[in-house]
Amino acid sequence: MHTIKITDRFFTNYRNLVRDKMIPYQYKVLNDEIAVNIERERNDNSIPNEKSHCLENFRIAAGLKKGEHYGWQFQDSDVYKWLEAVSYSLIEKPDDNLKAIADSVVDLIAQAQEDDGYISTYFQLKCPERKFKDLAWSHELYCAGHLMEAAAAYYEATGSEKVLAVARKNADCICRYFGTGKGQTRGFDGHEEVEIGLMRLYHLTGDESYLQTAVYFLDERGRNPNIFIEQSAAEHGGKPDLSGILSFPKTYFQIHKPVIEQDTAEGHAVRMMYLATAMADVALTAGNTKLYEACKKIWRNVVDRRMYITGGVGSTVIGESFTFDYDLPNDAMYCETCASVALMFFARNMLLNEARGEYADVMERALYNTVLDGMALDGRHFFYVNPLEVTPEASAKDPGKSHVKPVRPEWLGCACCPPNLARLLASLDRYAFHEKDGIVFADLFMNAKAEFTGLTVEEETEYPWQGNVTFRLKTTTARKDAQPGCGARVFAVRIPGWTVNSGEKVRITVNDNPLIADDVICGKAAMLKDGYLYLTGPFEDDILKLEFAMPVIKMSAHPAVRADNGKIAVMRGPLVYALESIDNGTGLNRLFLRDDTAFTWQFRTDLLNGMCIIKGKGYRIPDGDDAVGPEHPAEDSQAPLYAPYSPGVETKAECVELTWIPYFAWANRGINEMSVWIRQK
Ligand code: FUB
Ligand code: ZN
Repeated sequence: MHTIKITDRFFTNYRNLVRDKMIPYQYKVLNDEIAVNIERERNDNSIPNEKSHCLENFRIAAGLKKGEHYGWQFQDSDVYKWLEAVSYSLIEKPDDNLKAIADSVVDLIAQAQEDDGYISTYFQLKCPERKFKDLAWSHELYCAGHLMEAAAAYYEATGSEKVLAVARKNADCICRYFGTGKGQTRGFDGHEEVEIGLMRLYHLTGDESYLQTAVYFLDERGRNPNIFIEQSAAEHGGKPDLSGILSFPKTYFQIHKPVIEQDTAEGHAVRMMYLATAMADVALTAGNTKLYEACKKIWRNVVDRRMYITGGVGSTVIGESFTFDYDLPNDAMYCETCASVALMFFARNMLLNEARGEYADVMERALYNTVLDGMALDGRHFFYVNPLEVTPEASAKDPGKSHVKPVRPEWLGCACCPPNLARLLASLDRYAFHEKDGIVFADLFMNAKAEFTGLTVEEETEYPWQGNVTFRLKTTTARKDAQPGCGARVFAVRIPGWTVNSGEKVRITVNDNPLIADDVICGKAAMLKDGYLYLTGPFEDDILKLEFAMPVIKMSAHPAVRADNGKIAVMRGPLVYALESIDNGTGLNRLFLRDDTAFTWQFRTDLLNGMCIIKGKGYRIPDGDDAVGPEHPAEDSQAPLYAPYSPGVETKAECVELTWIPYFAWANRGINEMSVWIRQK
């Protein structure tokens, strides 16, 4: 058992935003109480965007109101994710008013649930005869998974037996229905998630049937790849037509082979990452080393070949999917917020399997870049996709880029991302530390006070702006004489992978005594292993200090990443930086970074919420027409579209000062061009 209290300025700001702005705002949207502009996430008229109707769907299903279901077949999941975010927020700060609202939502869910435990307002209201008959698209189990996660969290926060009973009744219904036993039906959901929910319930209740059914769903997937097609054929002509299965490849659903044989990240990115999250949990819980081996292969493929520098995943809007190795276009990508939230889930579960710093490195990369980018600094506008390069005119006029929004909408027709962000940020304490086998691991850096069995930890840092981290460690009296394995005697802290890029040594001291190598400092055994520094207690108010040099680093991509050839991205610490035209003039494509530039950085309290900006020197190349400069739009150019190459053109380039802001903060100052990558000369 442990308690972790985040006191960090950077993240408290976000977590307050979640509690004070996002949660109330999202409730009002889900309850259709406020007029918001609900944008379609891309130009597709079939996307429902008139209203949310989420809570109204439950009221109608509960028989409290008359009307029809509105929205996606997975609209219910927005409510469940909201409830999960509320739970973490209540754990952090009890709030009777918020709890009363959440209790009323729980009551509503309970009233909408059928006697046998089934719940999906879409199927209950639209086509009850088709329950569990269109698993490729129905999202019934996906929604159930979110209900289970929310219920476990709400129970932890409030002790509410009611919500737990609802989720268990639903889980029991699913466990009875699906499987290979007598009277059971084979199947699994087209969108993974129920496996995560069942595991969450298993960890909470210890009920073996939840573990067994999660294992069954994983095991069935890919072994009977035609199950969706068979269902679709049997239901042909049924209304509403959710089928469409035949137009998607098997990889979209990760059913191209048994999960244990999967070794690349394929198909719909959120589905893939939820699958991997569940696999890593089951691998650890059931001691299934083969499953963990499969997770490691998928991990390697994602991290080494298919992940953006921002921790975004999903290279194409078609099927919101992974594509192929090194295919990482910057301006047409997908990088859905949910996919990076899910990458963090996957990374965390990998970390619980094995304490390897690289897992936490990826968690950090996804968090500080794509995940935070998913919301505006006001907590009321959200990105669904997180591009690395945006030309607003292309977003407006190129139908292939309608998903690449230049500013965050107030809400989205498919609203999966905003509540996913809310639940992740509200539960961030669960990502800061983990504990295993008597070792407390510090995985992400933030100001915090944490109490573990046998150890208290106080952490102070100015991360992500500065690389100094101080831990005050104290073995609690009751545990001082404890034997290894009884409470935490060892403290391990991650040495971030990005410190290698700086080429500078990490300075480590214990009570001001420097650690030179694997050694004993102040009578404590110290060891570096797999990206963590281990320090053995007992601790008596010992001060462990780490100083990571945080210079500005120019990053390049693997040569096979066509989109980034010859280009540089700028990072400082865990943050990826971006150029915006508001700081650098329009026509970011005409900018070059001088290869000999020295960078400077500065903390600007006056900018946005206060953040570090970076400056460097570059060139702006002319358009081949002296009249064209930043103040003269390219359309005024008299220069021909094509002309013989003139070697003198670069010499006419004007020297400019370039300004970068953290990527997560772009698009908070109106419609703007943006680019993470810049050519270098
Ligand atoms: O299908 C449910 C959610 O909608 C997915 O996770 C998102 O990618 C979006 O397609
Ligand atoms: Zn999403």
